[in-house]
Amino acid sequence: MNNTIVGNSAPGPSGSDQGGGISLDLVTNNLILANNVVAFDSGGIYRTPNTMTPAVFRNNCVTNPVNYVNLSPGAGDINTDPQFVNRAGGDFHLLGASPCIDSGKAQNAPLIDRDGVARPLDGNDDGLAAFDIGAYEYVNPLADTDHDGMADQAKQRK
Ligand SMILES: [Ca+2]
Ligand SMILES: [Ca+2]
Repeated sequence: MNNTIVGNSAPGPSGSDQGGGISLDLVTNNLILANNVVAFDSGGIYRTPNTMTPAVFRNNCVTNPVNYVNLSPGAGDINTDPQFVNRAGGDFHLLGASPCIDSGKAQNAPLIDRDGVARPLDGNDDGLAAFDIGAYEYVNPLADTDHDGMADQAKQRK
């Protein structure tokens, strides 16, 4: 849940890609694979033939030269640029226009992000808090998720 996997490669035999982002070789289908960004890898998600598919597979942002091998896209998966703040510089926080904002699902999602920010936040300021896709929850400078009169951004200042 809610990983950000960027810039990895896994060249396979004969020029194929075997999961630069994620390679699955499941003998049981207990895996939940959701709310993840898998982007700018040599390939997205690879499943070894004749193995199980994840039990839950949805709402991932999968954007690579090849996105799925031996696997169909999950429900709610998107294939667009996640719009990182500074990918070249290694800053994988989301920009305000990112399609990953408020596009995740709540079930099984972690309640804090990689920075320790409580999630879900209302990242698109539409009055509804929802989980983002990826490791970082976007903090909208205008939103007030719990309607207490203090903007989310003000609460993040330590
Ligand atoms: Ca959000
Ligand atoms: Ca929202």
